[in-house]
Amino acid sequence: MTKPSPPPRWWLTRQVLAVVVLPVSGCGPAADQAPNQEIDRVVGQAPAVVEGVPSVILFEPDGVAVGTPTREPVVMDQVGMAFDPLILVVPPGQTVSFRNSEEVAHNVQVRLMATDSVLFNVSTDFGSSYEHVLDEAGGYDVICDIHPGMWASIIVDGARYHTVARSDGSFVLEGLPPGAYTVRVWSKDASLRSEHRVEVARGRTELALAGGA
Ligand SMILES: [Cu+2]
Repeated sequence: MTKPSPPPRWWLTRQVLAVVVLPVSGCGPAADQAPNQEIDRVVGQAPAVVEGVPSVILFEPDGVAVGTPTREPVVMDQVGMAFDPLILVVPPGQTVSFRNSEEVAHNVQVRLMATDSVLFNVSTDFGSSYEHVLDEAGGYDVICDIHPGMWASIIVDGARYHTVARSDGSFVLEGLPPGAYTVRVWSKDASLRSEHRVEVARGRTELALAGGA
């Protein structure tokens, strides 16, 4: 009498695959969605745009360490006769790489808004980049002296989450974990900046932050 031979390898592989695949195919998105379940989202009103610069709303969760710089520099590019991005939010200590990706001679001048002091002013030829560590929290103006229409803003802040408001000041932020937060509203106009204690709930949380300090 011969012993039954073990199943071939491909058979085992298929069994494992079947076990993995089955639970996934069992619940489609339709079955998963409860009728009243809303996506977690914070909606609100912050100050409207000031001199072309929209408000930035920064969310710092209680009991969570502030954001730390990434090892790789964060890039602010010069392309299409504009800075990209127009608004950059980074934690203190972040290295930012200012890059020129087009065949146009530009320069980069960065000023700390609070004191209007110049941090640096460098020429950026095509293909070149200049790195700078932004240590001090606050807002920075970024301009190109050669092209008056070229400007951007950098906000240095350790908050874990942020969103940029629309020009009318309204904003939406999805997927923010529920809990207690310190919320900072940043505006180019210092008199419109404010700080709030906020509880973010499941579902929809509405915040009125347009009041200023
Ligand atoms: Cu330029």
